[in-house]
Amino acid sequence: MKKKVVKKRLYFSIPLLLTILIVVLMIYIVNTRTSKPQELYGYQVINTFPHDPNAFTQGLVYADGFLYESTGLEGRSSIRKVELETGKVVQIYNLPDKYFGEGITIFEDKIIQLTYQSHVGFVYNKTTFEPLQQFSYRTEGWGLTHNGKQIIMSDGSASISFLDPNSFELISRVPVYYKGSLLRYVNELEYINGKVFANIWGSDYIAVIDPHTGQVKSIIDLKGLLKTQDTNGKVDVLNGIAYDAVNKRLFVTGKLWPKLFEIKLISKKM
Ligand SMILES: [Ca+2]
Repeated sequence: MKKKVVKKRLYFSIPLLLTILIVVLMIYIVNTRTSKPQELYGYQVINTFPHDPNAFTQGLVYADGFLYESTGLEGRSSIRKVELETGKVVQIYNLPDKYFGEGITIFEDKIIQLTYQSHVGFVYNKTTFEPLQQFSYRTEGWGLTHNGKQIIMSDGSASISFLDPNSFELISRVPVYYKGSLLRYVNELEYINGKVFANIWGSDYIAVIDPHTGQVKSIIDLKGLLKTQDTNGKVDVLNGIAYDAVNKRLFVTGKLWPKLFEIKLISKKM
């Protein structure tokens, strides 16, 4: 008799448990899509370095004591190795005029570069800049970084794509949400300590994205970084994030900016 009662209770509790599970899951999904960013950051300038004012910066990476930069615009696109302290270009490869260079990342001993609307990416030998390989993708090409296992790409939409680092095949796409809404114009990228830092095109903001959920966890406000007297009336938008993981230095610049900044993030109240 006792045994029968236990069985009956179990029978009735399964649908109940399933209902609770579904409700909890729905609450979780709603929360992750609508939760507010955790933090707002301002900045403190630690160092200012010269930057080529003719470089239409589309990709920026720090490696082995140098900056590696991709520049855009037809006829002015390149990949270049740049001395941090002087801004001097010590090595350059100019793209054919028809290509508009975009994001770059360094994966193992290779530099990978996107182009804007040609649907073509290039792979170079990191040391010699010798072109090694091409690959294609369906979207526009904007920003590029990697998490050690996958290449992470933006295309101007509100999604980031994860690619296989060897075949460049699309593995997944993650939509980016800010305060419950899709965040468009995700541009230059840098993977830093498990998060994707992304310039948001046309703004002074860097969004710090959780690559698993697409949630913007923090916003970095870089308003006023380039002083009016340094703009020469011809600078374009903030773009370019690089990180020196060894010395924990964060670098940012912009398209046609005469300066590149090492900054420290300062927490601000929302
Ligand atoms: Ca970058």
